[in-house]
Amino acid sequence: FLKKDDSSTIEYLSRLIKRLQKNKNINVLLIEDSKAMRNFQANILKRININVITASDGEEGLEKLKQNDIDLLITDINLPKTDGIEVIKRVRKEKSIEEFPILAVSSNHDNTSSRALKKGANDFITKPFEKEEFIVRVNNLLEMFESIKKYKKEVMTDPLTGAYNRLYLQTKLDGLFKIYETKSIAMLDIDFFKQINDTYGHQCGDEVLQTFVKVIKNTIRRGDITIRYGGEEFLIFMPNVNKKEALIVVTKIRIALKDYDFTFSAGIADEGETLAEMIKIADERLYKAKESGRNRVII
Ligand code: GH3
Ligand code: MG
Ligand code: MG
Ligand code: MG
Ligand code: MG
Repeated sequence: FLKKDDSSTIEYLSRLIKRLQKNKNINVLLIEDSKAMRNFQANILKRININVITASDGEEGLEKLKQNDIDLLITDINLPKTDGIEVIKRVRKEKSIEEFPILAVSSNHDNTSSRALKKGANDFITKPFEKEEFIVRVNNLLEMFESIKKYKKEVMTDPLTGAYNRLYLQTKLDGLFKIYETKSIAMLDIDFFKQINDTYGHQCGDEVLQTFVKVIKNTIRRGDITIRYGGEEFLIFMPNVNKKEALIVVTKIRIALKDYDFTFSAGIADEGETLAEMIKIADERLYKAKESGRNRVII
């Protein structure tokens, strides 16, 4: 597809080769009422390994968007019944411009492109177009959104331990909390951590933190979430688990750490109407565990 016009093409080709592998996991929804145009676009996408789901009008497209896990929407603007502008408008009510990519396509030479972009299309392409332009625009959007996803994850992750950080707690955990009827929170705090730092050095302290999180992650189930709440204090959110079951998890962590030279104290709660309340109760129990001698859990 690529024209041999300048030196940057070779560079781009190597980027494209990397994309071909990733594209096997990419699902594109293509809304286009012209069968010829739909097949033309679908065939280009398939040639670069992308999985294509098609729709021939706006309503069908919106329905398929709900039913499938779509990574990119490509929508024509002139469509029967619900047009592309309306499709963009409705998608944007659910997912913002930096959450989900939309490429709008039209043969109109009026103000259609600016209307589509103002409604929240990330990019626009005018029909007829060269295959190459289509591929380059699709690839650029996919690459940009992969970067956004990566940066979003990075900014919510503690670089030392790989646990989630406070930003994750503030922006995501409340939503999760509301999903589950039953859930528990365990607050774990390493005992005499300051002494570890003072005796063996800060770097050794860092390694203890890394070990602690590694052991936690190896013990908890899929769907449980570990957050670095403070310096050496961690919160584990456990969906579908009451505090007695959460105690079993925390006990497993203690057993897994038995050959290490550090201990931890913990408080567990499954009570509280809000996330903040549940954290507060778990924190109070952690405090009691510390007060009553450390190296223990209170539920
Ligand atoms: P307690 O048993 O009551 O929990 O005592 P503690 O010494 O564990 O708790 P304290 O709050 O007195 O000290 C926590 C220490 O953790 C102080 C701080 O310097 C250290 N710390 C915080 N973040 C880090 C980090 O990222 N790396 C290292 N090495 N130390 C850290
Ligand atoms: Mg059309
Ligand atoms: Mg401590
Ligand atoms: Mg302390
Ligand atoms: Mg602490």
